[in-house]
Amino acid sequence: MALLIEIKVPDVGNVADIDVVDVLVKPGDEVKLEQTLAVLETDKASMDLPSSAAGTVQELFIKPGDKVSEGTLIATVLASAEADSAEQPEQPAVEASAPVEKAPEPVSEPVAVKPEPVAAKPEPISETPAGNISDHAAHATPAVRLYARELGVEIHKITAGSGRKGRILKDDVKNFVKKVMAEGVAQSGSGIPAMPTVDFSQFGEIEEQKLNKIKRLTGQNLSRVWLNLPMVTYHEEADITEMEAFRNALNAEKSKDDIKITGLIFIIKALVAALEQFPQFNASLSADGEKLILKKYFNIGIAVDTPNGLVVPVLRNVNRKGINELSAELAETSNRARLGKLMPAEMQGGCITISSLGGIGGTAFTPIVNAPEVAILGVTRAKMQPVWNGNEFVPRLMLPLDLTYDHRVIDGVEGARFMAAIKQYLGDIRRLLL
Ligand code: CAO
Repeated sequence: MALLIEIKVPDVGNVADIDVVDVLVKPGDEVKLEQTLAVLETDKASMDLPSSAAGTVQELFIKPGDKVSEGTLIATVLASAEADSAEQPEQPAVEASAPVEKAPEPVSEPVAVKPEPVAAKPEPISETPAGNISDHAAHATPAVRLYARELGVEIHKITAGSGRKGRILKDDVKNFVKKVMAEGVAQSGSGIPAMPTVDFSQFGEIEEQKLNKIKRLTGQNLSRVWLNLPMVTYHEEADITEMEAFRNALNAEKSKDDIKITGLIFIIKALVAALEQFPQFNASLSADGEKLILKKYFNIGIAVDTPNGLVVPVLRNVNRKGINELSAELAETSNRARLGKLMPAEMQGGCITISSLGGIGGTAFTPIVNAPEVAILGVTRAKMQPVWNGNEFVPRLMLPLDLTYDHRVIDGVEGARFMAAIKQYLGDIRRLLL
């Protein structure tokens, strides 16, 4: 004998007026045991309401937007033959011909239909944007819709779900995000064409080496800065002949265990003096690009080459420290940087960065601003050059300097004046006392 099974809302723990947000079947549909018939949503969770019988849906008693409580009749299912024999749970059953009341009394015994909480909601649904019409039109459970909303995905843009009857599943949302991200990277949000993938092995033997974390993060940051900042690099030379004589004299006074003073320390001092003179270089642009945030402290980032890649420890309050103190701090900090022992906080709070390649060589380069700073000073190798003094060529030690600045903040003239000030301080370090 065919049995008509009533599917009712089971005991859901004293919660009344639960929203029906989705009904996934219609009369005449074949349903399997445990197949979701409808999706309910309370303040705290979404729940799938599975069928406790396999068979054919005879009649539906709910629609999206209805409110239901424990015992509300959801649907009747005409149990199929095989289900008759084994699978049918202890449901209130009536003869196929018997009329079914639309709103029957709640059953006193717990029914076999058990809602499965799908996802706890972080906030009551009333406080959460309910999603637009198209969200609700999408064939997805509220939990999946909520997940999509949290990721900022307009769910109706997912055209085909991989679930039953095209239902959108969490994995579909994930895949959609991955696809958009991949397209975003390719397009970089600026219509930049993606780099082609080349199989280099077709030309000869290759080896793949995974980039370490520092290189990966540095690369991402540099690309972001490159794409966001209009940068200009200005080149200059400073005569450091006298400075170098003074440095050598100071080092000659030191014992062999003392930390030697490198030219970089004087460059740091000259840079800070120039920052005091040109406060717009000791600044950051606000995120909306409307304000310049001027800094009253003088923290200098120093790019340090380490076996793991480039790191930028920050020397703090450089304006209050002397040459010897800074030398010791730079030696100690760059040493720890090379050993990979810097704490993240030691690489934060910089105002401007120096990238010195002078120990290696070079005549000029174009460093990339360490945004949100607005400028970076590059240094390459000083060398003796014949310089015309008006009467004759004299040998002078000339230091090449490169200033890259964010052109949204710094004008070309300001950049040139800033660099002229640094040149003047390095050319006559007595000026640092003024
Ligand atoms: N011209 C000529 N000689 C220079 C020089 C310059 N501009 N800069 C440094 N030197 C000399 C030093 O005097 C030193 O000589 P001695 O061995 O005879 O004393 C030698 O080069 C090595 O100096 P150093 O590099 O150890 O010391 P430093 O204070 O100049 O620099 C630091 C310190 C930490 C910046 C450096 O060690 C370093 O890591 N440099 C690499 C920076 C880097 O990777 N930048 C990133 C580039 S991409 O943006």
